[in-house]
Amino acid sequence: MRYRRSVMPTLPRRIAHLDMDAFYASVELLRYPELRGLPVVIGGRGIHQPELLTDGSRRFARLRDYVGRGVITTSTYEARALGVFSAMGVMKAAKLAPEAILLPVDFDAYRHYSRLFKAAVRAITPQVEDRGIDEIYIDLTNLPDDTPTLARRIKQAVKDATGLSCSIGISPNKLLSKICSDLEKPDGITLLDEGDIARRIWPLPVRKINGIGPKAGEKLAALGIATIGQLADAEPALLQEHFGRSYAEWLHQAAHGIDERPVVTYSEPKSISRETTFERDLHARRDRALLSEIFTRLCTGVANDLRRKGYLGRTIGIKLRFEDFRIMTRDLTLPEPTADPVVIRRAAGECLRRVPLEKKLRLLGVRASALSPDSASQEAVESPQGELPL
Ligand code: DCP
Ligand code: MG
Repeated sequence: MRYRRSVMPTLPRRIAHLDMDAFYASVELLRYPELRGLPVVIGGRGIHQPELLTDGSRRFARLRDYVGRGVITTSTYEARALGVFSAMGVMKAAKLAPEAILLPVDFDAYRHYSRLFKAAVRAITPQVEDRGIDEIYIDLTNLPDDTPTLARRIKQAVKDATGLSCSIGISPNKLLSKICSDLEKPDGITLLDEGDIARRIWPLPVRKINGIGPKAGEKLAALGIATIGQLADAEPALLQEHFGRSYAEWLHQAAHGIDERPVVTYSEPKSISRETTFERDLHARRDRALLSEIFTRLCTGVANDLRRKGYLGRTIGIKLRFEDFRIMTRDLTLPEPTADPVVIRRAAGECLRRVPLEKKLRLLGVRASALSPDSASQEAVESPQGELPL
């Protein structure tokens, strides 16, 4: 690496972060264009499916109709103006915006559009790092065109492929670009270089840095550090005392806009999991039959996901959230990796037996980790006769 750098003149890096605007909600607006301009919230269930009336129009559920404990996945900018955001309870949101439209979540549709927009960008350059359903990093360093031209071309390609808008931040590194893509949302292009850090980045709250979570944010606030600029000015010794050496060093570098991480175009999943929040809290004994059925369904889901993606898992774990919101996890490592639903169910059941179950449960999850590629499943994909009868 060092050798190559010394002989090849390195161009300054140009890293883009692209994030889709109000992603789930924008996908829904493609099929219900009559909702454009209205406050719309995504977080309903099947019963909130729009109803087609005899005159061809649709009747939509409203937030005020909602009863249950679901949370909002996202909302349109019109709903955000009313104070309704991701991760808020739907019933709480209903108090703020009772008239807002409520739509059920349709992950298959969002995954479909996710694949479409990523393919459109990959047709421009393969230097794309997948960061989740609605965001990617793109390394533009070696492309011939100037940065604004590339930004516009990428946005247009995404629009042509999906009908959706996105926001792009471009800077010398991932950390700054991730902050930038959010600065001029929706439909934004934000270009930033090192000289702009003091003016554009330092006034922002520390939580805008990806990697400073709620806990670190609170600790920093307690030290009187609210903005990224204040973090950049903080005494390294003070940070070390409160955060330990390595996180303190990272905080200092992040605040100065330093980040050398490369754009990684391929990565293996670390784990595959499924979880569900119950409609009402369930009791281990009184609701045993129902719990057992849900548990089996989660295990089968994880097994199917493993097979579909061509992995085996060696560590099987469970996650429980109790009525008091406390989370407990247990896992165990099998002698052999597996994608067999029966083996996963048995291992997960073993984990469950190691948990005291006096309190009622709110959520149950099953996870397979320590993944390895399943060579047998690769063969199955290549020869259709060998496919598993799922
Ligand atoms: N999402 C979710 N639960 C959350 C946050 C997000 O299910 N707590 C889902 C719904 C979002 C998608 O992930 O549409 C992308 O998340 P973003 O944070 O990028 O939010 P949006 O794309 O909805 O809005 P923005 O325009 O601010 O990016
Ligand atoms: Mg987004």
